[in-house]
Amino acid sequence: MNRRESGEACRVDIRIHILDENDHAPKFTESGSYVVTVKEDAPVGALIGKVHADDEDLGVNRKVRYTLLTVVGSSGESMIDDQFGMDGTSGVISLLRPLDRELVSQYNLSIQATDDGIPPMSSLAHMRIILMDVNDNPPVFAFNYYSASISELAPVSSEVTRVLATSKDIGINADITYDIVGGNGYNHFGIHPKTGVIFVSAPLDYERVKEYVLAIRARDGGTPPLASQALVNITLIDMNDNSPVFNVDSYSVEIPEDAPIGASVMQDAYHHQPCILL
Ligand SMILES: [Ca+2]
Ligand SMILES: [Ca+2]
Ligand SMILES: [Ca+2]
Ligand SMILES: [Ca+2]
Repeated sequence: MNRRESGEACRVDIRIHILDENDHAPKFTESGSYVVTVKEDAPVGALIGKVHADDEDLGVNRKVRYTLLTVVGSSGESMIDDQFGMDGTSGVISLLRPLDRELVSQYNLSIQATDDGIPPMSSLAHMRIILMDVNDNPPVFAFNYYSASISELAPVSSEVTRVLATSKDIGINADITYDIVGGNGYNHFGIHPKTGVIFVSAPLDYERVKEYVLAIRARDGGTPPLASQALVNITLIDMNDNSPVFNVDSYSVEIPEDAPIGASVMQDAYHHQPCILL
């Protein structure tokens, strides 16, 4: 006779508690290698990036906390303490101090994820923060004031001098264009927009204008562009390009008949040369 036939039944509930062991370290996404780009004018408090690590354990053994271990700047590989902040729970990295790409163009962060197990397990990730340039540096001329001189007979397109301005930004934000914005009323001079070479663009004449002061503008290609100005003083060199001119059409002087050869008869008013009796 079996139990079923006898009407007897036996039921046993077995509950098995499997205690989790902390045998998995938190595992970062992106293979633990993050790259983010941020504009150099990002405001303090801005969200820069976020890391995340999963842990295959249960309960506290999978609870992950994040720590920012080191921040190294690209300039001189210096350690920087208070540039970025890390939220230990969310893995969000935020900006604590203003950035400046012209000082530090890149940062390398080491980040640790640690679980709450006993003993805890942890793993490392790296984040590269690349700063994008903003047009925050106007062109700066090598000199604020230039001076040059040129012969009044210099032919059109002769080079007079050359100016140079640079911007600490990069790319189009440092791409300089020159133009003349003052002192060129006669259009006697031109400037090459890219090389900064100032050249003669119309015949010069010392007897008309002896000196020019040109205002040169340098503008970068940013949006909006930034600009600055320098002055260029150009002095003409007088050349012997005018034939002598007499003050009057004819002169008459009375000369004694016994005047010796070589005697001075009169003064040429233009050249201040004495006229000599020959
Ligand atoms: Ca774990
Ligand atoms: Ca800057
Ligand atoms: Ca910049
Ligand atoms: Ca610039």
